[in-house]
Order: sequence, then C-alpha cells, then structure tokens
Amino acid sequence: MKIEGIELRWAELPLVAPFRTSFGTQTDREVLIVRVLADGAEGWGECVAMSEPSYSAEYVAGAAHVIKEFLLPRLTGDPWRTERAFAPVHGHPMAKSAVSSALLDAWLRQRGTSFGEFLGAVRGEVDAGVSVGIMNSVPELLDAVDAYVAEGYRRVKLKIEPGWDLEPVRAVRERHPDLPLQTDANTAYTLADAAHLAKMDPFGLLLIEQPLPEDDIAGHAELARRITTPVCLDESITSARIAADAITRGAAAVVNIKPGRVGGFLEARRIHDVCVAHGVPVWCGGMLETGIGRAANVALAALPGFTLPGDTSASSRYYAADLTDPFVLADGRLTVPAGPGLGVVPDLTVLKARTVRTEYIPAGAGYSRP
Ligand code: NPQ
Ligand code: MG
Repeated sequence: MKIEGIELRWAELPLVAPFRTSFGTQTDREVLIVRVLADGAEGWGECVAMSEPSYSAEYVAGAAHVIKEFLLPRLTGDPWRTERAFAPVHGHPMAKSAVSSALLDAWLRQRGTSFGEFLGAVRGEVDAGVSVGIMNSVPELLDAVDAYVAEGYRRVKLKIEPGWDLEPVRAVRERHPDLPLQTDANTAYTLADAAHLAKMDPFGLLLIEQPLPEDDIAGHAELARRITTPVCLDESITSARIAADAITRGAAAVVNIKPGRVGGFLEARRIHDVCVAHGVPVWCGGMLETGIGRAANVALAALPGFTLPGDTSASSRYYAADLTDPFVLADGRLTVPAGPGLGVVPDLTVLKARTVRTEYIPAGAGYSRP
C-alpha cells in the first residue's frame, strides 16, 4: 500500500472503577491511537502502553517518541514486512505493535478480510474472563466477584501481592467452589515466597500468572517444582524465542499472549504456534484496551490454541462509553467481529470528545514506499 500519512491521537478515558494491581492504581486510561491512511483506506491501532513504565519499560510519551523518530522512517506499506523492518529498533514492542496493527487493519479493510480470517480464527465467539483488582477488604472483593459471576464471566482472575493473597483467594474459592479461578502477581514475589505460594495449591487454581520478575526464567522453573498450581508467564514472554526457552526449561506450563507485549500480531501468532507445538495452553491477556485493541484481541483469541478464557472482557468492565460500539457479553462470550479488518471503527464523536491531542504526520520518504 502507499501510505499517505499517520495520525497519532492521545485520548483519555475514565475507568468505571479504580483498578489496583501490585504496581499501582489506575483511575483513567491514557491511550495512544494510531490511524494509518493508505490507498484511500484507513486502519486503526491501539498502543497498550500505560502512562508510566510500571507494567513494563514502555509508557505513552516514550512510545509516541519512538513511533515518530524511529518506526515511521522504517515503515513500508507491506504489513508482512513491518515487524522485520522494525527489528533494528530494540525493544518498544507496544509502539511497534500499535503501528503494525494499524497498517494491517488498513490492508485487511482494503481486501475485505477480517482480522480473524487473516489470523486463522476457528471460532465465532470466545470465552470471556475478567481480571479483578486488589481491593480494600475481602467483603468488597466478594461483592465484585459475585457481580462478575452474575454477569456470566466464565473465569475470574484475582490480582494478588504479598499481604493480599491467601485470604482473598480462599474466600473467593469458598464462595464459588466450581468457578474457574486464577491469580496474577505482576512480578510481586521472589523465590523465597515459594512455601507461602504453595499454600494456595489446595484452592484448585487454573494457574498463577507471573509471580516472579520478568527476567527470572530459572526462578519460575524452580518455583514450578515447588508448587502444584501451574505457572503461567505474562511479562517474561516477549518473543516466540523466549516462549520456546521458558517452556523447554519448565518455567511456563501456560502462556498469556498480548500482541502489544510481543511487538505485534504476527509475533503473537508465532508464540501461539510454538505453544501449540509444545502442548502448552494459551490465553489472550488484556491491557484495558478500548474497542480498537479489544477487537483485534478477540480475533486472536479465536485461534485454536487459545483453550483458556482470556482477559477479553466486555467494554463495560472498564468503560461507560467505549471508543467503538461496545463489546457485550452474551452467555459469557464475546463475538469475534466478522467485518473487514478489525470489524469495528471508533465512534468519531466519542473519540473526539476523549482526544486531548492529535498529530498528523504526512508520509515522508521513509514510509511512502509501496
Ligand atoms: C496483566 N492486565 O495481565 C494486565 C496488567 C495491567 C487486565 O489484568 C492500565 C493499563 C492499567 C494497563 C493494569 C489485566 C493496567 C494495565 C494492569 C495492565 O498483567
Ligand atoms: Mg498479567
């Protein structure tokens, strides 16, 4: 495709409730939206970086800088080449993924092909799970979980940290004995906590996600020998190569896949393929995406290896007014959009109301090549 220009939009969406994890509390989602204009078509991509570098090293202002200074000069109009063209730029997977998925969306819309068809979806809808933040008290947590279960969510994930683990997880398990339940520590523990984490073994959890720091593959392998709850990696899995390594070393019995964390949808699919080849179940993570990022995630989650419910929740879990038509829960599932590209477009009235800044960068020599 011949790219005409790229629009960057900084938007801010209030969350329906504060979301607390071991790395902080969010009350709003600052989101960077990428719009590609090419061959008369347009494509949309969402950068999942947060305002601050607390989940990973990336953050919104840094991602915007990397996109403008280092990625756009390397962008071509061929979505198959984008991820390789960006390879000389080390790191910054969320910035890369936002640009490459926006271009892919434009390309797919032009061809009348949906993200799901392109990626190899085998389902028309996907099981929805929900991620529940750290609360001030166990009764407050139980109320939140009860409400999500009543809505129909097929799996609940509890955010944990030292001081908020055994008691809340035990309480939820006692209230919901058959609920598919898992935890996410976002790197908050060390191997010295192994005996403590083993106390959650009797709760029959699907998995514990990223208990140790992201660079501690050996530690996760050792922890996996000391607890019976399956260990799932999120932050650690930044490429298909690392996924293969972690699985081979016994550090990952399950893998969380987030396109933004791994640099794009093609790498995300490669990780899926590696996991399927090793018999390792995968599920689609979430980064509080608006409908733009959510649409692409739901399409990815329809691939055959995604055998566990993802953090692919309904729009209403996070936003009173999403940027697109809302994703709604139907019998605990979300429908995979079937239209061209993402199958959804932002509601320009809502998008404009939420936009705090827009920058248009016309195609230069670097990214106008077909
Ligand atoms: C995880 N997500 O799996 C992440 C982390 C996370 C749904 O639990 C603002 C933006 C707040 C992105 C909080 C879920 C966030 C965020 C947590 C991502 O580890
Ligand atoms: Mg996680």
